[in-house]
Amino acid sequence: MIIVDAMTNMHVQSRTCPLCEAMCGINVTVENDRVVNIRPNKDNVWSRGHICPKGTTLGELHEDPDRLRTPMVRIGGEWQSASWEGAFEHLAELAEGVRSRHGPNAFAAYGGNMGGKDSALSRYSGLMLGTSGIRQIFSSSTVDNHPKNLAAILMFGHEWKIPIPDIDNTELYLIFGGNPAASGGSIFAHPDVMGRIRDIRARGGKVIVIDPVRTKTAKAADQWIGLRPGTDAALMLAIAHVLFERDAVRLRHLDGLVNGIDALREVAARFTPERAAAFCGIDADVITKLADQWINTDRAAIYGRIGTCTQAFGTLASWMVDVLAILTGNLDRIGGSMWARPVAPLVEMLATLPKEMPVVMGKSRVRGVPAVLGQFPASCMAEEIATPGEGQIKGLVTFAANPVLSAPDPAKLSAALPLLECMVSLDNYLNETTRHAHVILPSPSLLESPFYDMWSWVFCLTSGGQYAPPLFDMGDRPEPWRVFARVGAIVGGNPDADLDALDDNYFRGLATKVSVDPDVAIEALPNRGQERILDLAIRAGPFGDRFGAVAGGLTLADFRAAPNGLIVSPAIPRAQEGFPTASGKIEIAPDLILADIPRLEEEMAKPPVQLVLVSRRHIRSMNSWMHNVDSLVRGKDRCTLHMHPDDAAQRGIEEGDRVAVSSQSGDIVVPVEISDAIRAGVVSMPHGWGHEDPLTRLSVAHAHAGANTNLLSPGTLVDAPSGNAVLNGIPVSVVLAGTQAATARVIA
Ligand SMILES: Nc1nc2c(c(=O)[nH]1)N[C@H]1C(S)=C(S)[C@@H](COP(=O)(O)OP(=O)(O)OC[C@H]3O[C@@H](n4cnc5c(=O)[nH]c(N)nc54)[C@H](O)[C@@H]3O)O[C@H]1N2
Ligand SMILES: Nc1nc2c(c(=O)[nH]1)N[C@H]1C(S)=C(S)[C@@H](COP(=O)(O)OP(=O)(O)OC[C@H]3O[C@@H](n4cnc5c(=O)[nH]c(N)nc54)[C@H](O)[C@@H]3O)O[C@H]1N2
Ligand code: SF4
Ligand SMILES: [Mo]
Repeated sequence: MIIVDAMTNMHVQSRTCPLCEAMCGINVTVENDRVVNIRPNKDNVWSRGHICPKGTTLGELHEDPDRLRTPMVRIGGEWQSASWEGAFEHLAELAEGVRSRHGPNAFAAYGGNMGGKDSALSRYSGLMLGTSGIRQIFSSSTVDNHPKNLAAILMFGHEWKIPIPDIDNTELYLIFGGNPAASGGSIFAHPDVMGRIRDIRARGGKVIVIDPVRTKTAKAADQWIGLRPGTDAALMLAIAHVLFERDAVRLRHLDGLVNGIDALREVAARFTPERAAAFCGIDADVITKLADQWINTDRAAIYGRIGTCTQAFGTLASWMVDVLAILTGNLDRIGGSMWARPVAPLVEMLATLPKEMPVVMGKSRVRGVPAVLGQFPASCMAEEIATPGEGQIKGLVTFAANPVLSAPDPAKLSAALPLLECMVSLDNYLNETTRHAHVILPSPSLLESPFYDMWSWVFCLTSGGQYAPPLFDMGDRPEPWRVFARVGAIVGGNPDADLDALDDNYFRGLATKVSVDPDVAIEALPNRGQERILDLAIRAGPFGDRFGAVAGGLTLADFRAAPNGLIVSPAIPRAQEGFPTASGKIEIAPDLILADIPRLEEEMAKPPVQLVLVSRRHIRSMNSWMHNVDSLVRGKDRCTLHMHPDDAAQRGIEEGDRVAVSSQSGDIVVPVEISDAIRAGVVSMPHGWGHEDPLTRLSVAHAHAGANTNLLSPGTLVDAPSGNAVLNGIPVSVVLAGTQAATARVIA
């Protein structure tokens, strides 16, 4: 922290914006305990002054009068502010009721996206889940990245061993289903993706975007391939087909390290460019040209993101992204895709799946679907709460999640949540989900927390880090890790557990996981809490001091002394380290994935659906939870349906008309924006809106409510192997609102 002026009590702190994976360095100026302004930090060694409009709103979030600062307890329909002790006691009473009436297995947990960014939640979810004994686990992973995790564990042996595109050194950047112009990049941390896209082109390289929508990213690229939603796997299999046919497969240094090439060749043989093209809604020629371009380019970086995950063939598409990197000799290679070497490898300590646990396990009680990587599909939760019988969910812990807006079938979930006998939410807002809780326990604001983005650096090919202590004092509230740990203990039936002992024990377990003697670790780091886990990760990581064993190795102290961050190393090839698969090699054709090919082929045989819905992001939104920031929601309504002019004309729809959009699961009414930057037959909606519920406390968001697009996402639509929600390619119909057809559908 730099003190600028002691007389006016003004100071500036350098931090990392925690809101997305771009990890922009910011300077926060505070005067008399209020944020005066937030500016990009040009001296931040990582982001060098890059920022977006959300980054400057952390002060507004901190000062938001709707942000919860004390625990809240709901008695009947009335919310009351409570003391921490009072809230814990109330929770313990309700939890004990559930345990005594329904047994210890009646509890479930749902973790959300900000759980990765909240310093305490991200590091202590293992402790909370362990002490609570919760087995039914749900999270935003199954409305996001589960297919990528499944492909990664089956191919490379670890669910987070996900290849990242090296766009700083590539000649050809292929983006399937990602729009970094809006999202900032995802499962791929880079400070300025759009700037780098310009650089690739400036040095003579090419950028190709494969997306049903001609997004801002596509507009900045050399080529846009506007395929039909849900067809990426077929397109990529056809590219593999061409590579095999041209005898152009080149494994380079991975030769001898890859199992299953023959099985893959057999599958790819069936996917001719002509056959795939008909399904993808593009010319066969586009596919062969793309394959040839890849063959003739030395270094190509392929990247697939949420458009390739939250679709009907998410696992197949995610798998093929990595398959093509391997077949073209671009995996584990500079300018291709590489594995990160995070300074503080959180995921190695917190791998969600214990080694001995099978990847696919058990069956959900109601729908009979397996837990994949320890998690049931998010869309199962409502039916598990609502359906009576042995094993019914009666108690729920949510943390940093808003599934009523973010998950499929929200009407079912909103109807089910009131049936719970004990629901506790760790969240900073009384929102569409937490309003159903009995107890809400707020986390500190993002500026009251210490921050080192352990999560995003995991997806970054530059090894580095930045640490900032809390900017504001948390007052006399309990340390956030104690709150989370105590929730776990209460749910686990041990409300008076010794939290210090729990933490020491947990910390010892983490040390063991990263091959550090727990006695050595605990002696060196006696101060409990989230910082010591960070310090352990840094010390045990690839650049760490290993508690004195590596001279000059890093510790947290090095980051405390470097407010502009530290860059330690670029990425290096890692295949020679081996793979934690059973064979020790890359499995390019896992049985579980190949078993899904017939489902794809069945779909290819069907006639295409007339109109399908996809999702889109906007730079000024963050999923569902930043619409309470006035400066971000002011201006033009963003919760609109985008539609191609031909589709609009066919339906007599004009710019600005209100339309009724219907799917198998529900209906919404929204204004339309007509644009040719979308494929005909495809419409798009943003998610995270629908803030009309009067029982929330989100005054700004409420005034800009919009509609919840996930009412249109049927919970039964999942990517079969992973259980991930299908949020793109949903069959819909669109008619002018208020017409007879619309009224009939909305009433039905
Ligand atoms: N401003 C902002 N930034 C965010 C977020 C946010 O809400 N707002 N959310 C954060 C989170 S949680 C995530 S996971 C990331 C996501 O980051 P991205 O993956 O970049 O997300 P989107 O911008 O939604 O881009 C997805 C693209 O996939 C396309 N698409 C849809 N269906 C298909 C398909 O079948 N095939 C192909 N090839 N493309 C398809 C869509 O048209 C869209 O352009 O963003 C993060 N960053
Ligand atoms: N149709 C459609 N639906 C989608 C998507 C899509 O593209 N299309 N994208 C999906 C994706 S990728 C994701 S990741 C999910 C996100 O799904 P969720 O994680 O369920 O939703 P968020 O809106 O990110 O909710 C974050 C919650 O965390 C709270 N919060 C914010 N900061 C903190 C903090 O520091 N501590 C605590 N304890 N709480 C905090 C907020 O108040 C909010 O309740 O949405 C998914 N839903
Ligand atoms: S791009 Fe992401 S990290 Fe950077 S300021 Fe915006 S939200 Fe924050
Ligand atoms: Mo996400």
